[in-house]
Amino acid sequence: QTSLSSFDYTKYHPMNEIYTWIDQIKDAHPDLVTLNYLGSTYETRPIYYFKIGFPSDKKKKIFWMDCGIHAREWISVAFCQWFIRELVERYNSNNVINEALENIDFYIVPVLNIDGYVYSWTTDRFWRKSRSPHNNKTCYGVDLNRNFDSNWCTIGASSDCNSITFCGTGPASEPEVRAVQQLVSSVKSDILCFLTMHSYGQLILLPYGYTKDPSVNHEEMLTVGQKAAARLAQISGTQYRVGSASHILYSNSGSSRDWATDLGFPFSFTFELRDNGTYGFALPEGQIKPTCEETTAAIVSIIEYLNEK
Ligand code: ING
Ligand code: ZN
Repeated sequence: QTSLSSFDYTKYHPMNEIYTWIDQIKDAHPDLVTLNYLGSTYETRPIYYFKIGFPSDKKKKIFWMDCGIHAREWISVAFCQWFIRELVERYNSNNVINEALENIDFYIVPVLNIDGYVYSWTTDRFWRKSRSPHNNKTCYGVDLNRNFDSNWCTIGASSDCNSITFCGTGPASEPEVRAVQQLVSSVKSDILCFLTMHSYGQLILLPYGYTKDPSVNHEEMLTVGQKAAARLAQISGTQYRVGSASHILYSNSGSSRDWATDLGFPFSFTFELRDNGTYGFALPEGQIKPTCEETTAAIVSIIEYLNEK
């Protein structure tokens, strides 16, 4: 693409275009944005994250968001791009965002599972996992959301590489997961909220997945999540369900949300964006804009709550 102003946020983009877009965002907003290296994928592609916020002398809190941990969930990646634009271009017209940028640094990973994302464009649209080889290259890919060091591979995950929920060869065996664990652990005392974006199902999931026991501030998270879902529904009527992952769906171990919770984060949510199964992972491009608008409203309500706390 020639310039950032012509970038089309209502389309899905292959990884080479996203890399160009990442550079363009960094160049266009040096006052607000820094581009940082998170780590390398298995196939040695660089993973980046943005830090977004007004420079400040006081210590800032961190709001984490990652997208594209699962390759085929393209709407998640499109959402991160949309949300980053909201932060860098629309803050003047949104008081909540404007205020948040004073107190909070947003750490945003636009695409975490880059190898898988590339593969979902070139070879298999419905690929979910990463692309590391196993068993003498007879099977490929780890489910990165089963590979975190959180009750690793005890429930709702498979030790068989042919499975779509393959947990890997050990806790954080995958470079993409190690990169997140390393950065997030190094700043953990400053983190307010951890969000990880998936599709599909229209859900806001709270910890835990690995147990049916409630987390320490389950009630408060439920209230915040329900308010976010209510705000979301106001935009175009999309209905979300809110609750702990193990109660709403099924139990699973090794997720980033549970790992972040046990590291001590006060708030940790998984978003499952549109739709409810009509198109599933192949959400039509015509739904990118309404999905991103309603999801932005939900997340702004979470930010508003945290910033007033
Ligand atoms: N769902 C997530 C997954 O990793 C999840 C989150 C976990 C939902 C457990 C329900 C139960 O499977 C998707 N869509 O990836
Ligand atoms: Zn997912």
